[in-house]
Amino acid sequence: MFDKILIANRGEIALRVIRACRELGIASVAVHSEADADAMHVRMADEAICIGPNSSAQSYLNFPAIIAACEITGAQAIHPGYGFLSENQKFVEIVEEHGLKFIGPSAAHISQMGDKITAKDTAEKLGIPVVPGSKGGVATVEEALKLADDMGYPVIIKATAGGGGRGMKVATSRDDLEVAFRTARSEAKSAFGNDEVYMEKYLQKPRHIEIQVFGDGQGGGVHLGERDCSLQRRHQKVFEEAPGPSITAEERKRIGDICANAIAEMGYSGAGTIEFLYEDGEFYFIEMNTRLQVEHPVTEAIFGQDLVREQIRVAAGNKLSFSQDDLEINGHSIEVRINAEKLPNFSPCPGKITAYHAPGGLGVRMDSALYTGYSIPPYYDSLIGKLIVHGRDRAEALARLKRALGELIVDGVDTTVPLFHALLEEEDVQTGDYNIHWLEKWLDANMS
Ligand code: MV4
Repeated sequence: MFDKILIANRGEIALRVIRACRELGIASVAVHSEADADAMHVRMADEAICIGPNSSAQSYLNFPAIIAACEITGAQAIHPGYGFLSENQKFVEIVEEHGLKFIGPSAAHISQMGDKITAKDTAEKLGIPVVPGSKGGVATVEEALKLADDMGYPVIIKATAGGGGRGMKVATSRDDLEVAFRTARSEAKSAFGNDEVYMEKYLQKPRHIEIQVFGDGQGGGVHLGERDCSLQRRHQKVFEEAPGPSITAEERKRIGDICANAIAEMGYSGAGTIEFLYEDGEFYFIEMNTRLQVEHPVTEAIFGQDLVREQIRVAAGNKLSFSQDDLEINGHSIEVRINAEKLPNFSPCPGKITAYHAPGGLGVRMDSALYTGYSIPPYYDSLIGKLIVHGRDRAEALARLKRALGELIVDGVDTTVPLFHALLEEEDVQTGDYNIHWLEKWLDANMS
């Protein structure tokens, strides 16, 4: 096992990793930008090193500074959290060249899933159901038209270098296709420096269901069920839950076993998420995320497993500490993302926190790096906390969420908390009857 781990991240996820380290008896090293000198992760870690100025590019993305911080402190491994360097193939290669361990999958697996055409091809070969569409890339308008005519409209054109909603165009009919194709290509070129695109049948009212997987790189692979993350705004999740309100135990076992077998067969190591669109009882693979995700706590809640501890154990060369048969769902969990943003436009709202009080009690977890007197810097993303509740069933989780939101105090900046109070009054949220378009429609109708 490692003696010391460096955390190449900030905010609540840095605290999350420090906590796992501490429980494992591993020393933690925080790195921080100049703007983050007073941040909670700096205070909570055993050691801290400033790695650069305010901008992410010069600090949390600064390879040489992070490697040097490992060398100075004697940290043997790097936990990247999510975002920043967590899915950067080049960074993983450099970490390994320096004899350090990256707590996450191999550079090869990151790059395989980073290219969305390769990811989909890999998934299909592993027996994962994919969205019907082009075999590989689509190079010309003529090819696109022929494919779409065969497949039927609507279709969606996606950038192979995209993901997370960037670089997509929908064509509703033959008349739209040429423009959609050319626009997707040119946007892909300017956004990613890669104009390769592919085509899929456009699903009109799916849910976003993602399967949590874990591999040990030694033939072990398990799944930890699904999360329903359909409530999103501009491809940013705001409300996530597990288990998915629309998924039966039989469906979970079927798709979960397919994913677990795929992970074992790939020799994948660490935490991963296989993303699906789910419509009319069918799962369609879209992407795989090769990192720990923001919403991992809902899975931890219902399975009673510490996913960060497991990441660290596996990176140190251990086999998985649980088998599929050990994993059983207990109750229901919901997470809401508290952002420092001003409604109705969700504009970033950095500033000084004049009062902070976290909710507590049975089944309540607040992951946040806030404290009273802290100033949220304007340079990073606006997530300032995640409120995660756990109940014996969905109704109890919803009641607990409402109760916990009522206890939460974040004064001094605007937050997304009022959005959650309003959403909890909606019948569709209460019954779990929503898809990927529900929130945008609701915001259009209720927020302007
Ligand atoms: C789709 C789709 C419909 N049909 N693919 C958006 C993010 C990226 N991960 C994939 N995305 C979509 N792919 C097909 N074939 C609709 C979306 C989509 C979406 C997906 C998940 C969550 C929210 C979304 C919001 C708009 C569009």
